[in-house]
Amino acid sequence: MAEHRSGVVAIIGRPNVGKSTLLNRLAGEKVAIVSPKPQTTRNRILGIVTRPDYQIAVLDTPGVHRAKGGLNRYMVETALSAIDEVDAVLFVVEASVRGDGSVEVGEGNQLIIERLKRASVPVVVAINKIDTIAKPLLLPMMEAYGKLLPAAEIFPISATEGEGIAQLEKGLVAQLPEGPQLFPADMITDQVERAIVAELVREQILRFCREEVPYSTAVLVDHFDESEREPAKLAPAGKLAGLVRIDATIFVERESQKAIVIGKGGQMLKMIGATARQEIERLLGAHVYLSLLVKVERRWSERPDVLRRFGYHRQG
Ligand SMILES: Nc1nc2c(ncn2[C@@H]2O[C@H](COP(=O)(O)OP(=O)(O)OP(=O)(O)O)[C@@H](O)[C@H]2O)c(=O)[nH]1
Ligand SMILES: [Mg+2]
Repeated sequence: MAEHRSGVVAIIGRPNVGKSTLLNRLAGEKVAIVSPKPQTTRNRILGIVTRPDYQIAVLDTPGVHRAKGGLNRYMVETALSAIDEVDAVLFVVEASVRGDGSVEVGEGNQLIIERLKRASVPVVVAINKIDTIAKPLLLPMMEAYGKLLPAAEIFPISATEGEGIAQLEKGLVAQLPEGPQLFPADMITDQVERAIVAELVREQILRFCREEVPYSTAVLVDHFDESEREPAKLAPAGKLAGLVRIDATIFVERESQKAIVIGKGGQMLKMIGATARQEIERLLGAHVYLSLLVKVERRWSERPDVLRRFGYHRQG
């Protein structure tokens, strides 16, 4: 009889290496937002992989960077402190080589490696975005990380293409202890719907607004009215049934940023709202009425009381 394994694996790595993309790929659903800009993820997000013989709770974390300011310090602390709270660490790096073909590990990754060497849990390395480099460059990359983390197994993957994911999943399970299912089999994330909704709005701001605006933006859902929502089973897969009314506020730090998010004649806000609504409808399986308001909350990313109100604080 095969034993059942279970445990929590934290994804750790530099910003923008594809941690959240990988989480979504492993969970088989979009549970974390993704963007081409660094510092997208701000909180821990759990995605749950349930199979007959094992359950992996995969914890996505913010990218580890040189943090300046309250929000960024919170993000890095959120990521690094996860290392000591889980059964294994999945260290994600980006496939990258210099012009002369030599492997580029980078100072940021070196610092994470030093931290991982002190960890008491097993480390698995995923070299992501292998779709962007020539195949002969893979081996030198694997050798370089093998030297830096001799105890770690190394998997080349592409989170967007799905390459190497099955092998990586098996490699993670091998690091987990024997144990029972920790979460219900149909649970795919620990986030409540309204938290995901706020993130889906923020995702569109990351997508459409440039420069510092995404980093000065927080989104809170004020009302989530499900009184006209249909039970999920009434909506055939891919079809929408019933209506959910959502009011959300987009907080920025300055009047100038508010003007950018609203745009000329409200065009930008309209675009953010329309695309976010489509994503939210897919998530909820319901028609959505989404009303967005933009407010200035001066220097919120530096103020402990506001960070707390926006959910950027460590519990327990
Ligand atoms: N070509 C390629 N792009 C990828 C791959 N995985 C992720 N990306 C892209 O890399 C960018 C960053 O992806 P995210 O998943 O948001 O990265 P992250 O590590 O979670 O970033 P932070 O949350 O900011 O730390 C996005 O544009 C992704 O589409 C991959 O395997 N191949
Ligand atoms: Mg992320």
